[in-house]
Amino acid sequence: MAQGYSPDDTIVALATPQGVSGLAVIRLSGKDAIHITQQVFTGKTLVDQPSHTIHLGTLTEGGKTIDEVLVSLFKEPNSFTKENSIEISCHGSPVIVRQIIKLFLKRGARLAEPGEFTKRAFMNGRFDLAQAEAVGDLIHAESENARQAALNQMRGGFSKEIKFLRQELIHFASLIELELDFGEEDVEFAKRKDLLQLIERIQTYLARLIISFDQGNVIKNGIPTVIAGKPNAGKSTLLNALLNEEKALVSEIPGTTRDVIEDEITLGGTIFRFMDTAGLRDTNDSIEALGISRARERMRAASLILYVVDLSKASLNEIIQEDEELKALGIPYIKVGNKLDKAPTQLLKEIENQEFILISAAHKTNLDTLKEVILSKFNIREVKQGDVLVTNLRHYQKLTETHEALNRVIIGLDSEITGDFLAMDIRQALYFLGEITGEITSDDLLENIFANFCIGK
Ligand SMILES: Nc1nc2c(ncn2[C@@H]2O[C@H](COP(=O)(O)OP(=O)(O)O)[C@@H](O)[C@H]2O)c(=O)[nH]1
Ligand SMILES: [Mg+2]
Repeated sequence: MAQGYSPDDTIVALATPQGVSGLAVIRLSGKDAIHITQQVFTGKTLVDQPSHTIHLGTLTEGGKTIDEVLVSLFKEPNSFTKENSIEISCHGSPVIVRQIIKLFLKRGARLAEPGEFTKRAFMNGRFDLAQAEAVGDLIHAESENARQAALNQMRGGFSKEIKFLRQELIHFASLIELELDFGEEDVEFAKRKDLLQLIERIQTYLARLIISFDQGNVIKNGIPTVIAGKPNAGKSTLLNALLNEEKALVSEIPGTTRDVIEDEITLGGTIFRFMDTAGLRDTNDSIEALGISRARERMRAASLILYVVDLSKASLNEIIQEDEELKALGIPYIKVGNKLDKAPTQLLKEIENQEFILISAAHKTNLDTLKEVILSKFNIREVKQGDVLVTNLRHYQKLTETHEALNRVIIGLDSEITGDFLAMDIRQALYFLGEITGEITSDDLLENIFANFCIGK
């Protein structure tokens, strides 16, 4: 059993955000959740009530009423954690919340750790580890696609299939190990042909999942998009126009933006993380130079660069030279011709074949076209109910490790290595697979995963 989990503890936490709100929900889970609540609840006798019922009453301490509340009752094992659970809807005042939580602490509950409710649900077999992680992803989903992908995973995703394939593989591993027990005798319980077939089936499935991470990662973390260009090109103005707020300082003084300013917008269900950077030029100002080196760093790490050119000032030569430099980076880029309102007709003619998206950031001209072009650079499908997609870096890593281990098994089978070596590689693959769904866990792993959850989840 993992550290920090004592099933006899009853835990309590505020499940809604801190601060003033219409209502707040306080959550208790554990053996004594109902009993502890009853001690301060004047209303019905909760243990006598059926699970999944709601009861109006007051919470009192020494004859003093703290609040009028609704108590939702969940009896084990029919709750999120599979333990006795109570959810209290009270008025959303921090004072009330604090007093109520104190009441419970006094009567033997303890404060929940981050993610502890979900951790308990996992420990009690409510779902596997990959699904538990999806609960966290669901809460933090910032776009429609991210929400759907997390929900799909929470409802099973690849968990069932992985468990099933793992069982089949375990079967072969034990057959091979049985052969080893027979030592010198030349027995073959595990038909090599059948084993190869199974592994090839698993590899096909894993490969599909591994590839899906390209899209899954984008869905979860967004597409890092850097706005770059010379000082005064209108980069900050463009960021503000895209965000529809005055996030970055705009000024006619070149070199104003020094640090990287970042914010997200959702285009077509996908998050784009736009980064406004310092204008690229030679400078003697050390702080500006630092900003420029950061800008270059971000450009190299970006998935897309919006290169902004000031059409009121630029020359064809300059533009051609900058295009060469951009090409050399090897990152998808869009050339944005800004200040269209002040662009000389001559230049506009000259750059006709240069694939510019012509805009005016200040006047918000043609921004919709720009957004469409940005989206068209990525082939992002809408995530549908039931789509299986790897969005979690940990899962991606474990899937890749499994795939590699199974490749070694295939090579081993091909070169007819002995059963003991074969068994070793299979066991390794089983280990990695088990780590995905949590059949194999360690305290460190669990702590790492659940520490990123909110308290109260
Ligand atoms: N005429 C015109 N001026 C613009 C446009 N976009 C930005 N500017 C001006 O150009 C100057 C520099 O803009 P800024 O966004 O700070 O440029 P940055 O250095 O690239 O971030 C400011 O005075 C802006 O008002 C535009 O579309 N048309
Ligand atoms: Mg700027």
